[in-house]
Amino acid sequence: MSEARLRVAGMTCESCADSVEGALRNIGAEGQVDLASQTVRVEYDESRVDMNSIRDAIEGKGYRIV
Ligand code: 9UX
Repeated sequence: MSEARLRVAGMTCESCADSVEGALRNIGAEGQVDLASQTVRVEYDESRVDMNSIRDAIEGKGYRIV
């Protein structure tokens, strides 16, 4: 498993966090949002999920990776 921490702008409430975590789950990655630091810790199998799809999943929910 690989692990990445991304800074994501615009997540302000628990529903935002659930939305991002759900989008990551949908592509087979596991995300843990930390609202205080505006970051997402992502664990994923790099043979199945690539960083572009992780970015697309988060941005597809309307948040911006900074
Ligand atoms: Mo509630 Mo989070 O509208 O954007 S889901 S602040």
